[in-house]
Amino acid sequence: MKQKQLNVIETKAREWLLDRGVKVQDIAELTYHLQRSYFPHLTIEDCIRHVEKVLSKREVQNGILTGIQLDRLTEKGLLDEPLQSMLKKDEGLYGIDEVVALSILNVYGSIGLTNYGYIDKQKPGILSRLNDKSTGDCHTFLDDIVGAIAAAAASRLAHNSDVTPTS
Ligand SMILES: [Ca+2]
Repeated sequence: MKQKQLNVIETKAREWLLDRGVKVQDIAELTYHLQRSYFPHLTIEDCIRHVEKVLSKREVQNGILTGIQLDRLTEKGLLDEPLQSMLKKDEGLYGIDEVVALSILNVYGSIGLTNYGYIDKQKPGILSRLNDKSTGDCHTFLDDIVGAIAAAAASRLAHNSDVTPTS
């Protein structure tokens, strides 16, 4: 694929995230939340840098575009049953939203999995808004995608860190 097409994909993925109310800063705050106890000198700027690197990966962009597209179609009621109801309700047994999250986490190996599980349970920051069902918005895929990007950035940070860890 040509460079120009790749840039279109990355640009769209970033635009769509913003359009759904998710800023790089919001994801970086989740990464910070995950790693601050291990790296006392960690800054939000460090986390932003790692989130940006994760967002530059094609696998991650594909996950963002696919997930947000399905969330949007669900909001508009455009999917066929039984998928429409499953996604609208964010049904626990569906599980494919988590598979998309795994495809993002896999880019950086298995360490991201623990981090992802942790924030998926805690739902700090932006994740609590994405999980708020009272808004009428559908973020069945996006909550997992955002959690996975934050967890992947945390793994990246832990692996090639220029920040000194707690001894
Ligand atoms: Ca979900």
